[in-house]
Amino acid sequence: MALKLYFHPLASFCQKALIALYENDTQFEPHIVNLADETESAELKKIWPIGKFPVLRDEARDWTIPESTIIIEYLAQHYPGKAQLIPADADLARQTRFRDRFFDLYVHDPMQKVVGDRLRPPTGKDPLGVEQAKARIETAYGMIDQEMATRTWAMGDTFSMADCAAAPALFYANLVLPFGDRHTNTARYFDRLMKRPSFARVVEEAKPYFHMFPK
Ligand SMILES: N[C@@H](CCC(=O)N[C@@H](CS)C(=O)NCC(=O)O)C(=O)O
Repeated sequence: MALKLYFHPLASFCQKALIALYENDTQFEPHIVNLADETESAELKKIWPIGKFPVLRDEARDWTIPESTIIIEYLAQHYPGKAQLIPADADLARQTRFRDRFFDLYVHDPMQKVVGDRLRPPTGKDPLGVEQAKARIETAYGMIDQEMATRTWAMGDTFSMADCAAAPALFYANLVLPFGDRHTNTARYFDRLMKRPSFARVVEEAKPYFHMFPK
């Protein structure tokens, strides 16, 4: 098989890439990496020294593609399918990329900060950093709530790369900072994302690993 994805089903950025693959039924060889295992982590670092995943390997073109957004861009370019996750129109494509960046930088990354702090030893905690991360997520929720008052998906009527970014980011962010009843449009958007077959499958496949999520 030409495509091989290095990933873990519980890892949120990996889920973002999986949604894109599932949206288009793109065939790939799944390669689950346990980062806690030194050999597996070293194997990943051989192809991407940063050591983060997802990483896509395309044997047919001899390309190694790290970074969830770039993986989705690559799939859209070389393995297009029925779901056009990046619009052909240049202005719409730019707006899609902006929303993808928004979810990654202002929901996903701060969510990782909060979760990552739970894994730190008691002497290495960063309460101020966690507080700032939660404040950033709260601001982002408010902005998402305004936008989603009139939209089905992040870009409007069509599911896009921005929704691939939003789904896992909101899934885990809601666990560390629940939408509550302050952000009802965000909560309704999240319900739609949960029902989207590609993301429902991702969540189903992550369930066996949920016990590993730090409470
Ligand atoms: N910007 C990267 C972020 C990837 C990322 O943070 N992946 C996490 C899993 S969700 C990871 O590899 N964490 C392990 C580590 O930081 O060492 C992307 O979009 O793919």
